[in-house]
Amino acid sequence: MKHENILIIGAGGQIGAVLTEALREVYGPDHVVSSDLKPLTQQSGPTEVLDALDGQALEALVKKWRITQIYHLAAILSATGEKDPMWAWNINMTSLFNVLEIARQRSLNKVYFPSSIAVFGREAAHQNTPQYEVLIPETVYGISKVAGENWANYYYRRYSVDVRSLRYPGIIGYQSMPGGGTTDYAVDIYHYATQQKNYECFLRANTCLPMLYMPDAIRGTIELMEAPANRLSVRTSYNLAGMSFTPEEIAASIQKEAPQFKITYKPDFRQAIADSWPASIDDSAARHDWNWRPEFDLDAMTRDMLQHLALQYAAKAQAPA
Ligand code: NAD
Ligand code: AKB
Repeated sequence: MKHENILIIGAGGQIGAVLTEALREVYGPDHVVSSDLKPLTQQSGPTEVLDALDGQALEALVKKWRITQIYHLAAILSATGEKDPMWAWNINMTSLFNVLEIARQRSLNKVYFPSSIAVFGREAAHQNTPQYEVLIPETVYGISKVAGENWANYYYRRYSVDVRSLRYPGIIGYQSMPGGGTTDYAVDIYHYATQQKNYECFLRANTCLPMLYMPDAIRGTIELMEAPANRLSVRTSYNLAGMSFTPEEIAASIQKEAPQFKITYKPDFRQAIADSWPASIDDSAARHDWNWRPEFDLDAMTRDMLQHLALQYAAKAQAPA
């Protein structure tokens, strides 16, 4: 067992819920402290309530648990952020500064801060978007991620804080629900299909976006964090790719397993956000530096999602009211 004490901020979210359990497998349940704005139930290890905007509360937790690494997952995502841009900017940036500062002051071993494909805008190459590309995002979320990546790089170069980051595409998993992004449709659709309901998609049929299945995202995150520091050439954030598909392609993949499933389309404000993002991502830097390889393609993900969700909904149906 490795000797690190890890604090996860935003552990109740879509990725945090799954990453917490994965890190507890690696580091031991008592060495991974989950935290979020509200108490987290059904935890397999220590858990705390933490508002990441409160720097003093963060410092107290770091001291209390002798924290050596922070995974900072708390953020307001693309679609929710557009409803109140200043509020989203404040949460995304103030929480990151609090984390970077405590890491600098207390010489923490490592910090993880996820970025997103939302850093790209319409001026970037739409297909196979390179690692080093013009970054003119059109959402406050994307702007906060570009700024965050640059601050991560600054803290690494100026203060030797070992901050590591991935530009996640849309993450899809059965364990947890997404929290207000533009790629959320690709999780929702599987829940509708499992419940034998038709799905009305908020993006157009032919909107192609980069996506990644949760097991690949979690494995990639831990692989990046465990890679030797001298192998990492990117200290802003690594492009990370898994697959790319459109709503009509994911529907066709579901129909191979559930032929009765139907999708209709009613694009809303999230269409403009999706249109500003890449269709596919070049992740050759991650492949080269720390040997990143995704395992799931669309059909393999569909089979796995539908199998797990069928079990979950069957268990719910049998649970006492
Ligand atoms: P989420 O919205 O599901 O979860 C975020 C969590 O942060 C929530 O549980 C929320 O309660 C918590 N939070 C919000 N404000 C907080 C605060 N002030 N203090 C403490 N906790 C707070 O998000 P997610 O999908 O799990 O994403 C995690 C990270 O990964 C984010 O930084 C996000 O930008 C990034 N990311 C996610 C995706 C994706 O598809 N899920 C893609 C790209 C990047
Ligand atoms: C969102 O849609 O906002 C997120 C992301 C790709 O960053 N899923």
